[in-house]
Amino acid sequence: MTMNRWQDIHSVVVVGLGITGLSVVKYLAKLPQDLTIKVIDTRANPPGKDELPEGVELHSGSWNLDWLLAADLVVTNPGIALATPEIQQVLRADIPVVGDIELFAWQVDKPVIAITGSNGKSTVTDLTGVVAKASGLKVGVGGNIGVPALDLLDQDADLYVLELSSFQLETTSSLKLTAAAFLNLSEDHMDRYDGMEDYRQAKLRIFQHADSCVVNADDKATYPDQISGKLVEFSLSSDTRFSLKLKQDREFICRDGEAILACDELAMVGRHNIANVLVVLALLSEAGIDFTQGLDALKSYSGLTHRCQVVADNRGVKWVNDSKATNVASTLAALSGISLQGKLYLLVGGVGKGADFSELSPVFAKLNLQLCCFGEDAEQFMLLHSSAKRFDTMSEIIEWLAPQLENGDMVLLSPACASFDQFSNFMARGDAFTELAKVYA
Ligand code: UMA
Ligand code: ADP
Repeated sequence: MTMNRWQDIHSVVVVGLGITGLSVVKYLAKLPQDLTIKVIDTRANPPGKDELPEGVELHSGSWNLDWLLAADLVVTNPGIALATPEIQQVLRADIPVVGDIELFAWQVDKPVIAITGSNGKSTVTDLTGVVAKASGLKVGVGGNIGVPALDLLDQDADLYVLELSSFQLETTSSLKLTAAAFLNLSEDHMDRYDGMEDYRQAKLRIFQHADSCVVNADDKATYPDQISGKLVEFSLSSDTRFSLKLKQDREFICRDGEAILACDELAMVGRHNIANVLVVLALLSEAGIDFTQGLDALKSYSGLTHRCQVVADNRGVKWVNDSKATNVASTLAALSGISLQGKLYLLVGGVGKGADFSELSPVFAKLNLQLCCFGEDAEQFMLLHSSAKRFDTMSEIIEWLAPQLENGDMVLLSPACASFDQFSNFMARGDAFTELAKVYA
């Protein structure tokens, strides 16, 4: 299969370096075909440039149309939209444009499970991997979660579990999946898409070649328009294949009405995480995996870093890092689980990605809140609560609020925005918050 795909390809241009571009270049360099590999990155000093293998030419700081139009194949980083004029020119010249996940699809010969949605992707991806491993399988976990999919092919695996963003799905067309899940849909990345339907259609591409399509009965936007694979529903509120049942005042997670485990046995908190567990079990079940041995690992799983993670708890004040909350729905999920004796110091702001933040306002109104706004789009939060105060940076906020903290208060970074204005990614933002918490808690 690999040979056929590459038969007429001699010159490949990789657009966008970063960890994806680097994994693509390394993968291409190892293929048996004699390929000319060139890299374009519009950033002046792209991350990963020092790690490029010898013989790979780099053009940085702008586009290079001559290179693009002379290529037999263009491989784009998920950060590059297909709508970019230069990429449109490539497509008009009938040069194929794919992403790293498509290259992964050309090569992979083991079962693959994939997960998309607006929120919960990384949690479901990681937890699916954890439970599958504890059930005795060799598992490769990657994709948007931070390990480029092509890097996984170096390891021996019985199963691959991929987190796929809408960006990655845009350039993927032949990925065969044993089971795929679309968790939920809420506003995000509106700077990249022509509205919600455009964004939804990108995500629905996950079901193109999926044997089982796991969908959220509480969010009908997750259903495919045309059903090709088997439809498997999960729900927190209605009786579907994977759902909840009350037995003697305890809530149980059930498959076909049969209890698998009780919700109160889970270490993770929040209703949204119960939905995430339903999906994990649905995916493993549809992939034909007996997860009985993995249930203890599922129960004790406490979540990923940067997602509602308590990073300091001192003098009665909790400091919570939810840096991964990069859209309104994830910040709403964080706020829905909060019951506090004292005041909530909430840090919001960054790159708003064209979102409408007004939905936060009624939720803010119910809280004993000090809203602290920072970063590029801080201004957009200023009218959402009477307490709103504007700062340039996160450290200015912490310096200001630390002397006021009292027993029962919480400091929560759940910014509803991307981090790229002031940090290299959400992890760096979360780490910066954690460092400040250690100093000031
Ligand atoms: N960029 C340019 N010019 C270029 C190339 C990139 O300006 O020529 C910009 C992009 O517009 C983008 C930014 O640089 O905004 C990030 O690119 P990067 O080099 O950091 O990309 P990678 O390191 O390859 O990371 C990518 C994903 N990044 C994006 O989709 C923006 C990572 O997801 C992913 O973990 C990684 O591949 C491995 O698959 C990050 C993300 O924010 C965490 N994803 C979005 C999300 O989760 O909401 C979709
Ligand atoms: P993603 O990879 O889709 O960004 P994560 O698992 O990293 O998802 O979680 C991102 C944010 O969304 C965190 O703030 C987390 O608390 C919240 N979250 C996790 N699961 C859900 C869900 N099912 N619905 C809504 N919010 C969620």
